[in-house]
Amino acid sequence: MSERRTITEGYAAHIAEIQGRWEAALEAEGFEAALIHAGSMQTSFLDDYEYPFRCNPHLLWWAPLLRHHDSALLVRPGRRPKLFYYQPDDYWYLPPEDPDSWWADHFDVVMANDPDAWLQAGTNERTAYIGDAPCLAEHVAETRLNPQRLVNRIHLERTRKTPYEIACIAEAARLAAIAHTAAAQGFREGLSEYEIHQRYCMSIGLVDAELPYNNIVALNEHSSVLHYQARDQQLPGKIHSFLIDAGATAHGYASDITRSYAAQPGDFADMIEVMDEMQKLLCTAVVAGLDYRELHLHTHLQIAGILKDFDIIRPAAEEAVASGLSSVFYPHGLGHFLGLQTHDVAGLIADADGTMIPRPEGHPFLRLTRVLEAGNVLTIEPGFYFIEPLLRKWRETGDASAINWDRVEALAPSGGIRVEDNVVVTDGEPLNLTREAFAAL
Ligand SMILES: [Mn+2]
Repeated sequence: MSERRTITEGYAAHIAEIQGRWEAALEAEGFEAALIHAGSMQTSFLDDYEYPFRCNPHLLWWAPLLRHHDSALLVRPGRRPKLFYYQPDDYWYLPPEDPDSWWADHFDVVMANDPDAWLQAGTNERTAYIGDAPCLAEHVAETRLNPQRLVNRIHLERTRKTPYEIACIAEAARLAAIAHTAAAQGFREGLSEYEIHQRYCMSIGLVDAELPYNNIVALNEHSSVLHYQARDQQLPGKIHSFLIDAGATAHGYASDITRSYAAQPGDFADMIEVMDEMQKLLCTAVVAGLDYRELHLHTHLQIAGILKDFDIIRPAAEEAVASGLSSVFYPHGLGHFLGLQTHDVAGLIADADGTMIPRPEGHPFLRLTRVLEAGNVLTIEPGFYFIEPLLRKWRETGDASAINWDRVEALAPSGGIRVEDNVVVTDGEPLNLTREAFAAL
């Protein structure tokens, strides 16, 4: 369990670091304290069925309180953080276990049997409240609930990961690499999407609600549906390809990994290989000072070049990017910040005011436009796909002769290709957590 030891070793420094960051942010925004609420369970309409609980990521930044609804943390300058740890006497549901000392020793822990215990936190009108639990809106003035400038400041702070956070994401990558390997084996054995998904979860002992996002498990043309959510129990008659976009979590931190496979040798298999090589090179370009938008645009040129090389499009790469043709095949962004949230915060803002850093024109789905800094963790996930509605639109409104439709028809049953790794920006060479995790298996 060396990973576990590394993570916990870095935790004390993590707490000291984020205490300092919170103190600076509170002072800058004129607050004396922050009360961070985990959130509450929500039931579906006209029912007592509860949605899976997702803890407020601002609380997870402090401690791995993954299933701890109605807990709350009071943060004050110069004071140990005070945790109201909700542990009800309950016989309908299993209450949370006692706090684990590796993290709880860094807090003043108040055990609470009452979900509203945080109301006795001794706060005043200079306390900011962070969370979306309905009880906050009941008790807190709107101006003190999620003050936008304070939230923006904290979001920006969260983009620079501490060593503890990077160790957590590395552990999440290690788990996902095990599960991806099990899933690929399932694909080769001829399992259905549904069965491959089960194989993935079982291999690392996670249930769906513990995954950072809904696994995308796609055979054939399903891989051209970018967030494909069905898990077909039927196998297609002929299997061409497999795309899996799936992660894991460690102490609330996510990994987000995609791999593509061909069922047999041929053009599609060759394209996967070329994409994989291109993606690896892109990952090495992830250095401090790089404007991520530049890398995104560079990727369009690269993908257009591959499409041209494989005789799928006719114009040269530059022309295909300028005309928007490359976006027909590659309509999403190159990647996004990764952390406590799969699509982690502050990828598009410059400052506490929330000033947007614009996306390049014609690239509406890019989630990261910042200049990279050491400590950033992000994904690199180029892809291209044969997406029927986008191809149809181009045929109807663009230059139809720019696409070799015979090739599209031949390759469309394979759906698409995406290769995605999780990369840490450092002061030197980038750290590819995903490739390292696969290599260590
Ligand atoms: Mn991703």
